[in-house]
Amino acid sequence: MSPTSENDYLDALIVGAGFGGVYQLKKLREDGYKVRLVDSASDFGGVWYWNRYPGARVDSTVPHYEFSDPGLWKDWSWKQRFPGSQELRDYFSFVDDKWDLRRDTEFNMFISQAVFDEQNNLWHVTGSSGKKFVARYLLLNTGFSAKRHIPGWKGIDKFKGTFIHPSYWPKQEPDLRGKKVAVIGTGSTGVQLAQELSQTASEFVLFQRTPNLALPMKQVDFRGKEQAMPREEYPDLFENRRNSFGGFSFNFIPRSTFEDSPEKRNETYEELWKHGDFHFWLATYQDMLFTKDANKEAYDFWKAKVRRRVQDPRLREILAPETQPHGFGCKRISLENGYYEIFNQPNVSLVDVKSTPVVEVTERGIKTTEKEWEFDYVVCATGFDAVTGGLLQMGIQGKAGQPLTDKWKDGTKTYLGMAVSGFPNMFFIYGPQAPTALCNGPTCAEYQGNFIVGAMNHMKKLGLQRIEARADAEHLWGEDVRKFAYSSLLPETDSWYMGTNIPGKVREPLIYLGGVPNYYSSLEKSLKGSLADFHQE
Ligand code: N01
Repeated sequence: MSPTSENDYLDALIVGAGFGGVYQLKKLREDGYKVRLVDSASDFGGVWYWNRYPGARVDSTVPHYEFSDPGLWKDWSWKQRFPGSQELRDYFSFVDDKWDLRRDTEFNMFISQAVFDEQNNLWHVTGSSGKKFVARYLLLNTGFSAKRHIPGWKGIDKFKGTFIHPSYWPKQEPDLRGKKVAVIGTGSTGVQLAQELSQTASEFVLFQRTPNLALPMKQVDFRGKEQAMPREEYPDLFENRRNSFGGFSFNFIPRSTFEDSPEKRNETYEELWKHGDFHFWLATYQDMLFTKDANKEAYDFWKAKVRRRVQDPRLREILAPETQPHGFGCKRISLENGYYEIFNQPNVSLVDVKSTPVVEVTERGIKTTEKEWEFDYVVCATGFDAVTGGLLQMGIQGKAGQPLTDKWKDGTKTYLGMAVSGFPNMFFIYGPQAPTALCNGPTCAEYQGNFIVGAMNHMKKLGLQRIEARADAEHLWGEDVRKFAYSSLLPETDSWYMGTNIPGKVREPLIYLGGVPNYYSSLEKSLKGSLADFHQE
C-alpha cells in the first residue's frame, strides 16, 4: 500500500457518533489534530439515534448521564431525572451546536474494512459506497450494542405482519391501537417496551425466557427550574465519579450484609428501595455481588416486594420465582416504572418460553410448543451480540493482515479494554475488558477518551508514529479481568456480560469488574509511566 497524499491524510478516523466519538472529535481538534468522525446512522446520538422504540430511556440519572463540560451543563436543563431517548437526541443536537461537530462528521457511513499498513503506520479504511480513508489512528467508538441479535427461528420471513428489532424502530411511529402485539425478550428493552405497548395494543403478549429482576426506577419530572441537584454541586459530582465502583456519586455500603441486625438490614434495604435508580444494586452492602448468602438476602427482599404487585399466583411465580433463578444483579439490572402491574391488565399475557419454547415464526404469529399465537406485530427484543460484536463486524485487520476475528476466536484479548497487541494505532472505548455498561456512556467517554488523547499527544511530542499494546501487558490485563470477575458471582449467571446470550460465543467475562477507581488508576499509571506498557516507534 502506498502512502497517501497530504489532502487525504487524517490524524484520526473516529467511528461512532455517540458520546465517545463526539468527545474525541472535540478533544482532538482542540489539540490540533486533523480528524473525521463517521457513523452509519444519519445523525448524532449513537445508541440513542437507534433506540427510539416506545419507552426507550436511559437508566442512569442526570447529571451522571451527561458531559462534565460546564460550557454544556450551565446552559442545558433536563425535563426528567431519567431522560427519554428523544430528549437525549435533543441533547446531542445541543452538543453539536456548542461543539460545532457536524463540519467534521460524515453520516450514513458504515465501516466495512480497516487494514493496518505496517510500512507506513497508517490505517486504510473503507466505508459504505466504497469511500476510502487513510488515518494514523483508528478510534472505534461503536458502543457495546452495535450488532443486533435475532435468534435463528425458522419462518421469520413468512410472517405476514411486522417483525422488528426494537433498535430499528421506525421514525414514523406505528399506530398499535387495536393491534395484537408480541414482545420477545425481557431485558431492559423488553421491559421498557412492555410498559408502553401494553397500554396501547388491544392484546399484548410478552415472551419471557428469564425473569428480569428489575428495580423501581423512581422517575421524576422536573417542574419549572427544578433539576436533579443545584448546578454548583455538579463539579464535585463529576470529580467523584472516579471514586465509585460504578462511576456514580454513590458507592457500596462499606459493611457486609450480615454485619447488620435483621431489623437494621431491612431498614437499609427499604431506604435503598425508596431511592430508586441503581441504589439497590450498586449502593447496597459491599458483599451483595460477591457472596451467595448476601445475594440471596437481597433477592428475598426483592421477591417479597415484587410478588405483592402481581395478582395472579401463576404469573407471580414466573416473574418472581420462590426459588432464586440467578444471582441478583448478575444480569444487567433494569429499572422499571409499573412493569409488574401490567400483568394485572386483562389485555396482557405472559408466556414462559422456558417451559413452552418458541418453535418457529409462522405466517400468523409465533408457534410455541404449546400453541400458535396470532399477532400483527412481533417485536424481537432479544438484545445484541454485545460488547464485542460491533468491533468484530468491521473487517479489521492488524499486523500481517491478521483479522481481529482471528485474534479473538478463542476469547477476547485487550490491554486496558482499549488496545490490542498486533493492532497498532487502534483504540476503542466502551468495549470488552473495560467497565463498560457498569460505568455509563458519558463517564467512560471522558475517562477513556482522555487516555487516548493523552497517548496521541505523547506520541506527537516524541515524534513517534506507531503505538501498540505489548503482548505481556495484554496477558496480565486479561488475568486481572478474570481475577476480578471470578471473585464475584457474575460468571455463574448466563448473560451478555459473559457472552452467553449469543449461541457459539466464547463464555468469558467481557466486563472489567475491578470497578471504576481501579480502572481509572490503571489508565493514570500507564500515562504517567510514559506508556511503557506499549511498544512505541
Ligand atoms: O437485551 P438483553 P436488551 N428466546 O440481552 C431474551 C442496555 N439497555 O436490548 O435472559 C427467547 O438484555 C433474553 O433472555 P435470557 C442495557 O445495558 C439499556 O434488553 O437470555 N428469549 C433476554 O430477556 C441492557 O442490558 C437501556 O434468557 C430470548 C432478552 O431477549 C442492554 O442494553 C435500554 C432469546 C435480551 O435482553 C441490552 O438490553 C435498553 C430466545 N432465543 C437497553 N434470545 C436503558 O438505558 C434472547 N432472548 C434503560
